[in-house]
Amino acid sequence: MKDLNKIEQEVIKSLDKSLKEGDVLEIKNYYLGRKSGVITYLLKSIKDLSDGDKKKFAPQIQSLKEKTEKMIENKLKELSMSDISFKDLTLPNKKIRHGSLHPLTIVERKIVDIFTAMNFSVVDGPEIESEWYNFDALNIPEFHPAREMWDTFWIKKDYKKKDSKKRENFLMRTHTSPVQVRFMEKHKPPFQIIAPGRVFRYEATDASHEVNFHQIEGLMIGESISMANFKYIVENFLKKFFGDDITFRMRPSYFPFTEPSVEIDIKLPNSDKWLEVMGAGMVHRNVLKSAGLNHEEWQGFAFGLGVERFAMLYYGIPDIRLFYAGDLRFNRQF
Ligand code: YSA
Repeated sequence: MKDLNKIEQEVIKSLDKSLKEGDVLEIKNYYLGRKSGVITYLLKSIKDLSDGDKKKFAPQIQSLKEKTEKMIENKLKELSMSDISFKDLTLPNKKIRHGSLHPLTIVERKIVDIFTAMNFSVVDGPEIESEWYNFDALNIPEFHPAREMWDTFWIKKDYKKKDSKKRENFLMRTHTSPVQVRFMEKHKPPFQIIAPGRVFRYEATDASHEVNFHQIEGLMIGESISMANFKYIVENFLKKFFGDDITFRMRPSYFPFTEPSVEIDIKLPNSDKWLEVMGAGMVHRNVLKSAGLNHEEWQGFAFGLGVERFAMLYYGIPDIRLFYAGDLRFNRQF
């Protein structure tokens, strides 16, 4: 009986050490080989035992044989399923694919890097925003027709946010502009910031519109910051991003939170088409007031751009929906 246990331990040990199918087959032959296998020999000797020993040992030898067969079968299965390099250590390993950054991350980082090099700080704001910060504080009062410019996902009325001092209606922010107000409330000018982030709009999707996209807000406030400063900053930014050969123009526009307001169009080399890339203007005195700043002391500009639109122009991507399709054939190209 002691020997039977010893044999079983030996089988386990040698199978553990086996790295190749050939090793296992050798073990099989050594213990279960038809002519001279160790266990086969024991089985053959049963007939020579006394009746008493037969009764005692035959079932144990039979069980050792079955256990050994099972262990060998399992080991062979394990080796056939494991990496091929276990069978032959000289074979090359499986190719491991490296992940890559999403094009929107690449473009957002590129934009952020350009602004931080011009001494802008990066700040953040909440995606669930109060009606006050998203609209009222930005000079867009209730029932003002300008609210229609931002189709809104409203949050159920019973949603409560503890730290809010102002009105208690909440929504998914429709732009990054509320971050301007939040920052101005807490900081004394002069300052220059950018605020990248996700925004949401309740609108139909098409090749250039998503319900969920990214913007980067910019804000620069000081004693005498003017549109001339804006023009310098935006020109520098666009040329660093798209290259020196682009042309751009500032076109009069309307936003409730800036006066005057402009939109920026660019023309890429080899194209005669103007493309709108961002909105901007001098921060409206009502916005400065909402944030608690004295509009006679401080002034400055703000702007907002859509990251997806920049990425589409940069890489020549024809449809905004590709960014969110999760198709690896697309994502792996960047
Ligand atoms: C304007 C003046 C400021 O002083 C500061 C900010 C702004 C921008 C303003 N808050 C705003 O949201 N304007 S916008 O509605 O025209 O959107 C800005 C940019 O977001 C657009 O130029 C476009 O690039 C992008 N955008 C708008 N709707 C989109 C979209 N991108 C993808 N899908 C949509 N549905």
